[in-house]
Amino acid sequence: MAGQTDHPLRGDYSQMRPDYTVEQDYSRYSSAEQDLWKRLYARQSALVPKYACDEFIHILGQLNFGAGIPHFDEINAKLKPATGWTLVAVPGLLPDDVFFTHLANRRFPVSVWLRNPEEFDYIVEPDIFHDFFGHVPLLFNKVFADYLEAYGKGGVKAKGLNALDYLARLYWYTVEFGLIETPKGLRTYGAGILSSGGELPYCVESDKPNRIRFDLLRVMQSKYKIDTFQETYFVIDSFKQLFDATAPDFTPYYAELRSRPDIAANATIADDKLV
Ligand code: HBI
Ligand code: FE
Repeated sequence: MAGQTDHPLRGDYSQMRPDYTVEQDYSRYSSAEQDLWKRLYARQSALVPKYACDEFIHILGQLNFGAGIPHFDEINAKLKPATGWTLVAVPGLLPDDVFFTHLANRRFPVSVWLRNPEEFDYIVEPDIFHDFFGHVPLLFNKVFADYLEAYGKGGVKAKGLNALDYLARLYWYTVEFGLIETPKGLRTYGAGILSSGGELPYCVESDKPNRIRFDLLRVMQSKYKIDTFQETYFVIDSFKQLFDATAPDFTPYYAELRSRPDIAANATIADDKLV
């Protein structure tokens, strides 16, 4: 999950290491939390076949972590050999530069706490279900895993160029809320959608949101809202398109972006290729 929050953070940051990591401490999870995990997993995995991209569906089927809250080290034993990534346990939202530094080193931060039952349908901050169900499966996909590392490296640089807002938008409209064109029609690969009960059908079926073909600068000009369904989705043709688009050095892009106005989350412009 992304998006800055101005309310006090949920997690316990008192025990964390200098890199903001903590132990997962599996004994912390109650049987009620294990049950809530199963219910969240059952609901989302029933929706996945119709709305998620095949890459996600394929890996989710192999990981099979619906029976209870996963042990990070068990998943890491499979993930490290697959794409070189490891999950690190964190208390919750991290400062951007800490977050980017982890991504740049193929470490994905996963919050250790699980939402309350009354947050079954919606949560603002990334909890373990959002991070795990939404983000972890695609870390097993080589091209997507390479994109995320490159994104992290770009983020470390963007901090120095005072361009984090532009990069946060790219993360939001791809990693969190991205759509992808497939032979079976529009599907999602975005973690914020994949972990959401309501937005999974909405992102593909609703006629309310704009769906615009991915264009790097257009995405980085676009503002977003963190507490409603998205009003705009950007559609890629493949993960390779995303990786190639973000391979060049972004410095000239930031200069160009500073000369352009931000675009409201619900707006379309003349050059948009609508899907
Ligand atoms: N921290 N734990 C955690 N998870 C995120 O997804 C996250 C974050 N900090 C910042 C952030 N995302 C966004 O600002 C990204 O756009 C960088
Ligand atoms: Fe996320």
